[in-house]
Amino acid sequence: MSRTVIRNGLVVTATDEVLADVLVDGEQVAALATPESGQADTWADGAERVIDATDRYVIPGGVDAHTHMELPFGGTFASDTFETGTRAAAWGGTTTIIDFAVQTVGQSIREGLDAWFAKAEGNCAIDYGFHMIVGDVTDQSLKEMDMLVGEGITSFKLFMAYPGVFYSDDGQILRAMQAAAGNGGLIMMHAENGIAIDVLIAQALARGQTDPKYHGVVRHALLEAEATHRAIQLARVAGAPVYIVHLSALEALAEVTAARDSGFNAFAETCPQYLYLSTDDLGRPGFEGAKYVCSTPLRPAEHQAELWKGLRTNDLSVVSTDHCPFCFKEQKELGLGDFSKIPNGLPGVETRMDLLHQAVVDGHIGRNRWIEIACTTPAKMFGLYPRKGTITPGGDADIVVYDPNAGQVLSADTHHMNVDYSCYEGRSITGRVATVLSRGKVVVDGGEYLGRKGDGRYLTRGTCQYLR
Ligand code: DUC
Ligand code: ZN
Ligand code: ZN
Repeated sequence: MSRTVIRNGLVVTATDEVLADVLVDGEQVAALATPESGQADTWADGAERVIDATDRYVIPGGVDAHTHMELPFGGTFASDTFETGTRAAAWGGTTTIIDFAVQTVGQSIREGLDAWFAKAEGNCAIDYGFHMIVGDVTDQSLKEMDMLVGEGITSFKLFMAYPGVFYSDDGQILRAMQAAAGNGGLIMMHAENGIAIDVLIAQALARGQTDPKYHGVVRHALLEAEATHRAIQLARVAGAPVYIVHLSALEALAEVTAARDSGFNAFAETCPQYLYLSTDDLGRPGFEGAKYVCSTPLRPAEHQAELWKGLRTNDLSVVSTDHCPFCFKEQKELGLGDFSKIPNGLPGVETRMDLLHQAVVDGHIGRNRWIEIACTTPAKMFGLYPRKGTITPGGDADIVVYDPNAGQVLSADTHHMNVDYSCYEGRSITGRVATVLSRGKVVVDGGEYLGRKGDGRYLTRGTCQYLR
């Protein structure tokens, strides 16, 4: 098996920062040693590759626990395939994604899951796992959930939004949570009151309010908070933990914080778009705001300080992307003249690690916390640790050599996601990926992509490691 030595970097994990050399043997990390020990000279003998990481960070590959490659939505499909989206992830220093397989109404969970396996198999640049969207909670799907946990698909997304599509009512949610309480699965909740939102959508359109900015108005922060509260109470009744996805409103965060303060296992993630973008972007002139339509929606900029605080206090414990890109031309344009027809979702899988490093530069979080929220906690939350999410002997050699001083300007001209715009067009940030190893193989180096589709393997996951 080939050996790689990474020398003289600052190895940053969720807990430590240490100048160290790293030995990669085959697909795993074999050892770490201090530079003074001289170990690396021995390792370098006969190694296939020696990477000089002087003045660079050596960090675990990112774990993005929330992506939607090729998701069917609003009459179209998310524009990144598993091939293009996972390659873009690798460019941005993410080496694991957990995507959402979809069960639609009338379909079995198995049929939905098989379709996602078929989309991903042989196409991914990095390792991937699946959560299961349960779009039809029935006696049969509850039994299938038990089986899936046994097979390594240990988390299930339910929607309180999108009536008639993905929506589950409170009875269905309670039953799924009861099933999770029994089988060890983790329920992930899209917490927005979709029934009330649909009323507000119809009223807004009847008033002629058709611009993208009304997407943010009708998806009211209090309807996110209400659904978050309800999800938590239903989980309490069921005796199951709950994980709130893509939390954007400070009022929803307050619900999570209150539940956690009372000792309940409520977890929540937010996404870079809620930390860096706002309703000002949704309100951009003309149809430009459509580029920023996602659900939960962007909020007024005042919410951002609360989200950063939540990340520091661990009331928000993960930052994932909800990567779900739609091109501006022809896809977002489906909603010209009717904001409710704009496909919901933003690109982000490539920029998450950099934007969170920028948060370190800006003083919102420290370096260890950067790694914790972007790599380690998502790996532990979804049963992949310590194989993923850290740098430790025996763990997979998913490693990023990161240059904290390099500047870059984010742009659709230079990104690798298959989408014709960037939410951060022209934004200057500090820090960029230099080299990426995925299970020991160098897949990105010196501005070149060296991997190939099919490098990525499917990951069987354990249950949530905060509950064992
Ligand atoms: N939210 C989005 O923005 N896109 C896809 C699904 C979702 O819940
Ligand atoms: Zn969602
Ligand atoms: Zn999502």
